[in-house]
Amino acid sequence: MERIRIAIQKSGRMSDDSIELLKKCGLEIPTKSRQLLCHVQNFPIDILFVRDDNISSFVSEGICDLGIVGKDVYTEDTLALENKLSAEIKFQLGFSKCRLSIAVPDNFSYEKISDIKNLKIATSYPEILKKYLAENKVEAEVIKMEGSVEAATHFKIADLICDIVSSGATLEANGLKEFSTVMKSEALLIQTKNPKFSAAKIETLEKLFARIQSVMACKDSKYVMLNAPREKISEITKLLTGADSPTIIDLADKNKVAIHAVCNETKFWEMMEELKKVGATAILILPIEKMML
Ligand code: PRT
Ligand code: ZN
Repeated sequence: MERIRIAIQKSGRMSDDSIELLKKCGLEIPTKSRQLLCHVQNFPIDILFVRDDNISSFVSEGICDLGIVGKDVYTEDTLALENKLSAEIKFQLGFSKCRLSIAVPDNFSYEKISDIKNLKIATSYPEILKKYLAENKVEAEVIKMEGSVEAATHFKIADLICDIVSSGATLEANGLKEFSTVMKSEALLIQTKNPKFSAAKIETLEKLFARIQSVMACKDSKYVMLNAPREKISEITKLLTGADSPTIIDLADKNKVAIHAVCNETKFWEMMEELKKVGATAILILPIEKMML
């Protein structure tokens, strides 16, 4: 049977989360397996472990059918190839979140984007930065650096930098502060554009995509159970964010009902407090192990 080939980062910030996602989709991946190619035993899928810089082109050239790569890297690769990259985004995966930002030395006082006019900016993302500067009608000199961008101002290579920021600790440690966000990034699942797949390969892909969607939905969803005064049903169901159609169950006490719903919400403590305020009791919030949409 034809096998699907997925490129993921061999070692780095995205590798553990990429493997975890595939494992949650039911793929048996040996824990220590980081050889170039891993043959998944229970699914017609092979995993190629590579540097993230190669993933977009491997997918574009059809060496791999799918890849997991940062939106920052994928966007830079797309712009560098003047949109001729033959790889498209299938899912935003919600991990490896960070932002690409312009940062200035602590003692510089910049207020607006035009204040960086004619200055030198060091970055590993020259194409994204050039596009951002053009969109903002600012002319500045872009200096490409492969790494250690945060040291560029210190060594007087540039006046500013444009680099990935997550917690902000690296900028702070290098006497820099964030000035403006150029783009937000997260891990993407990309796939080859217009692939010519056999029916069997399409079936494997569709199964994998459904499982990925399910894993992502489970991550953001919880099963909410509570008891409520019958007259508060509509008020309470309005607070159950993301719930499609809650289940309402009669209780022995005729004045009360139980309400069950799958909710997606990032602030469940706040949701529970609001529910309690309008009369809900015995509120339970449970994790969801698996969910088929
Ligand atoms: O070896 P390979 O080429 O595969 O990896 P790499 O070294 O090129 O990439 P890697 O593993 O560092 O990052 C992979 C992807 O993770 C990036 O493309 C981003 O999409 C994403 N990501 C998420 C990050 C960060 N968070 C991050 N914090 N990428 C880099 N950083 C670096 C940043 O460059 C800076 O040096 O961490 C520092 C900033 O972090 P804070 O927390 O101090 O702000
Ligand atoms: Zn890289």
